[in-house]
Amino acid sequence: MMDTNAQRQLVGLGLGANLGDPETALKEALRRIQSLPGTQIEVISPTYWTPPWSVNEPQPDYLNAACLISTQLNPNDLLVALQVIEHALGRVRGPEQYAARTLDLDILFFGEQRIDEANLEVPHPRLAERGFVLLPLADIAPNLEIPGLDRVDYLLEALDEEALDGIRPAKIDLSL
Ligand code: PH2
Ligand code: MG
Ligand code: MG
Repeated sequence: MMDTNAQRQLVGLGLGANLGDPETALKEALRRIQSLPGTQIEVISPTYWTPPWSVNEPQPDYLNAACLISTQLNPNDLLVALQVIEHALGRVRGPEQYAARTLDLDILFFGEQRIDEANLEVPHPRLAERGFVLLPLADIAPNLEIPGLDRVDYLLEALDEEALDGIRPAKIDLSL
């Protein structure tokens, strides 16, 4: 539930899709995020086409982006709300961790919070290894300090070069 006394928290979200119609999925996801209770989208990153990371069988490239929201939802309620949106936009969850998907919405960081639960780890545990996350995040929040890690621009600079291989701007404008 939204706690109307709750402080607004600044939250980073990663968006990705590599099945179906990724552009429509990301746009519709953002519209639905904007209409969550106590939640506003503050800024939306540019988009990138990115080679699928850590998968064995061939998969289409992902359309990836990031956004910052402010929300009064707590982390668990936000997580559930994002899963409802993923599901509504056609995501079918199977046993495979890195299966292709019509929509993936990940909480990258949640204010200053550090959460280590079975269903939710915040900041996102693989954020610092992923070019497809850091590149769009650095476009919109380079100076932001990720709790327990570093500034986003420093994380991007420290990234292995191959983590950026094949990533190119998508020229898809997601602004609402
Ligand atoms: N998400 C994954 C696994 N691999 N690769 C790219 N390029 N982009 C993603 O968003 C992505 C991935 C699991 O969520
Ligand atoms: Mg993901
Ligand atoms: Mg996910």
